Amino acid sequence: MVQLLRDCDAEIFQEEDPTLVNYKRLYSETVLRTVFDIAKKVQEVLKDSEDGLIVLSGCGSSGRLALLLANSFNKLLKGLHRSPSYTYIISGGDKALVTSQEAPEDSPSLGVAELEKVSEGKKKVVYFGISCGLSAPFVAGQLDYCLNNLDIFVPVLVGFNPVSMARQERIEGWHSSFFQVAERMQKLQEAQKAFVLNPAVGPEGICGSSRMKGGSATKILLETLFLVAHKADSNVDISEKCLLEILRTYERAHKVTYSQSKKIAALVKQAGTSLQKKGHLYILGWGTLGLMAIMDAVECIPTYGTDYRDVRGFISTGYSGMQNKEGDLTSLGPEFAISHEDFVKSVLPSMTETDTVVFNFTLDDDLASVEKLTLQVKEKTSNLQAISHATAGQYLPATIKKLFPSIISITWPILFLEYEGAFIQNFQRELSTKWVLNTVTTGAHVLKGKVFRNYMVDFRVSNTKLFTRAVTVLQRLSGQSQTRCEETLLRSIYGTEVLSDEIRDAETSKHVEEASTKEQVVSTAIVSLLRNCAVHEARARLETYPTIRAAVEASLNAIGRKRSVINIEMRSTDT
Ligand code: S6P
Repeated sequence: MVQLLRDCDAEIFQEEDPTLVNYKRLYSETVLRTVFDIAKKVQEVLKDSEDGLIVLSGCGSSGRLALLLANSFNKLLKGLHRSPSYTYIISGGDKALVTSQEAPEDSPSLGVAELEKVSEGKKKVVYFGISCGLSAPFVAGQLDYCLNNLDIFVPVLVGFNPVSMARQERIEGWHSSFFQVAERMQKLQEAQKAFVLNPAVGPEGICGSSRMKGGSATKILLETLFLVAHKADSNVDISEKCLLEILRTYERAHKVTYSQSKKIAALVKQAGTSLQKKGHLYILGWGTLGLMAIMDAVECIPTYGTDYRDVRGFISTGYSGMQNKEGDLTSLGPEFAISHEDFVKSVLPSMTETDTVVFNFTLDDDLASVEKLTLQVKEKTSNLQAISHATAGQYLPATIKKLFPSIISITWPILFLEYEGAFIQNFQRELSTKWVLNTVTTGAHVLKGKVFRNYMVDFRVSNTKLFTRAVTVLQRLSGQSQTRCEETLLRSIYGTEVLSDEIRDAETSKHVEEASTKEQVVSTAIVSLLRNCAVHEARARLETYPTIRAAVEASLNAIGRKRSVINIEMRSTDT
């Protein structure tokens, strides 16, 4: 699995090959040109921090990355004694940074309201709408708003599907589809009034799991773009060489990270064993690596239908380290507890030997606190692992080394790139940690039987995109018509054998509302469809198998089942 994901991630850096597929890639001339053009627009805003603003916005993982990026570049500005120019928007608000809030993704009007709020009084705004699959209505609403106010806004759509593969269905309660908005943007690109930045990075290892490659590519692409804009801002001559140099550092980070494949595989196995035994996976991070930990853990909830307690991330200094707009959210409930202090108080006392704990830190972090927490965890479980980042010349103290049975230890070369060098190094460490954690949590859930082939088969149907994905997965696995698959999904959602006219006539948002609180909706529908049985029988059958994958496999192989799988066109980043 680690090798498969390594190769899959390597596709991000694959060069354009017109003899294979005619897609623009990260290193394609047109993509690099677009990055330059957008960087110039950003640079103009940076010159005028009073009236200008750079907005990064997205849903789910894309929104969490928006926060990470906005914070990084405000920090970079601060170090130069300049005021912050970046801000982020995440659908569902700050709550969505640390918990799974999928529903607000469906609302263009919520998107507009948020954008109006952050950009009030600004005269020049470069807006980045991140939607890896070119699908989120929340982002579509904001892009449309920008297109209607081009005197102030320069909209940029960031994603990893060609525009022709943007979501085509009309957005419920709205006038357009995502595709129509993307097309309008594309038409304005030549006049540099709007931009679509959408290199192909190849399909996701787990179909539709855009938190993985989509998220990594977002980070690489936008960090590069902003670094270039800042360089230009300091009157340094920007050449293509400089842009390529930055991109190559990320490519090297991929090699360096996956050179630890064996150790990563051991960690996947360990984490998988914990989840199989109904134990937990806790990921503790220092500084922004804590944010990477939280991001990874939260994404397991919608992707694999896990409970928030199964996989959890914690950041050393809690909300102050996260630097979110709404401040400390701890009082909202137990799932909002994210600091190491919270971990010690509310998780550690009940931790057992079946749990796995992963420590993520750099040798520049407070190593005394790493040592102290490790000793505390060791009293509860021997299943602990570390991912440690050093710069050439730094060595992990023996006192810490001996506490871990195995350490994924990565040493990064010193980058002689003046002021930005330290930032680039941090970006690499974050990305490297993201790659390892994505692999660990994905692999662990595969081992737990939450994936069949490369399909998620137990995700939560908590927004329109996921409803459509569920129907597509059913079609793929059963070979049945879209109507039949949709009906089976509805029977599973409503727990009924007979679909009333009221259910049949309801909008998708109603189905999503009903489904989002229910468990095993997709897996039940799969078994019901494959076995041609009632949904209550399918639910009962599911119970008799050790994993969902085993239930799907057995249903596919059931005697008398006609084996046919229809070929449904899948979008590269999304289903
Ligand atoms: C995907 C993740 C989701 C997505 C979100 C936005 O692995 O679980 O939270 O990030 O749905 O997707 P997109 O395509 O608009 O960036």
